[in-house]
Amino acid sequence: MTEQTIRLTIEGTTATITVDRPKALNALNTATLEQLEEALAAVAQKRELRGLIVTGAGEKAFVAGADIAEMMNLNLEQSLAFAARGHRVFDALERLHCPTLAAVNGFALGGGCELALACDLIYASETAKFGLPEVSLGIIPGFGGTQRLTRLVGRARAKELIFTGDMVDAPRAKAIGLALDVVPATQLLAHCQAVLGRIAQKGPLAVARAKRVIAQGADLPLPAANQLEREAFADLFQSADRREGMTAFLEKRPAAFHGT
Ligand code: DAK
Repeated sequence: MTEQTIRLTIEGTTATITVDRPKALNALNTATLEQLEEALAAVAQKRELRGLIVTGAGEKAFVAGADIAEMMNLNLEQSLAFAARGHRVFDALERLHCPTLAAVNGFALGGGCELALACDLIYASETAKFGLPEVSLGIIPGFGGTQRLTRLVGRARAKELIFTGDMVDAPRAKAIGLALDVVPATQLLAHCQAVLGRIAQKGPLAVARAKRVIAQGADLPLPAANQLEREAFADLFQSADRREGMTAFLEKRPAAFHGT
């Protein structure tokens, strides 16, 4: 039987996916990627969920990369299949309807750093370490790292990290805009849950639509991207949530959004 290496838990409106292979520092092998894909499909179906936290089991690693032992013996065809699966999984994570937070609690290297990069927001424990060390292995990042890191921190910083393969600690990751905040390891999940708690009080349609237009607009010229925003704004303006949000403000009470 295949070992279960992905745990999906749901508490209230928050889902948590934990990569649970601590003996291999949560490295991603094919079975783990398959299970991750299944877990993300389950989350995608639960439209009532307001957020997802992705983290690693144990105290040492978020995810230390793709599984080097498994990759060692891949032929070209298998390596392309492995990359295709990785891209499929990370794209599914990126496109999820709700905000996704990476709770980086240790090493986030290679595919692990790329997993965090596919999330909307990255928070780090004081013990976190980030890096794309693929060039040390004679390869380049294969799960979107060259593109997502560049879009997040800019070309020069991305090149520096990718060309050197250097690891950066959590404060440095924050300084270059890779991690948003650095918190003590014991408070990392609570910090992420608190962020999602604040988001969960807002209009769900509005948050989901903001996520979509930010993603779709990122690859478009500004006028076309702004047009997407206008269309989204007009759609939301007709929602019951918009009426409720504005009425609640005028009546000086908290809004009760229903996602309609
Ligand atoms: N894969 C497999 N096993 C790993 C691993 C990994 N990425 N990282 C750690 N482990 C295993 C170690 O082998 C060790 O196993 P045992 O020897 O105990 O059996 C165990 O986890 C504990 O690790 P260490 O003993 O090494 O622990 P240390 O504290 O001494 O060092 C470390 C921690 C994170 C600095 C070190 O483990 C390390 O450097 N790990 C490798 C990090 C790394 O290079 N990661 C990037 C992998 S490359 C592609 C698509 C995607 C990718 C590639 C291609 N396609 C296009 C096909 C992605 C590539 C990557 O992610």
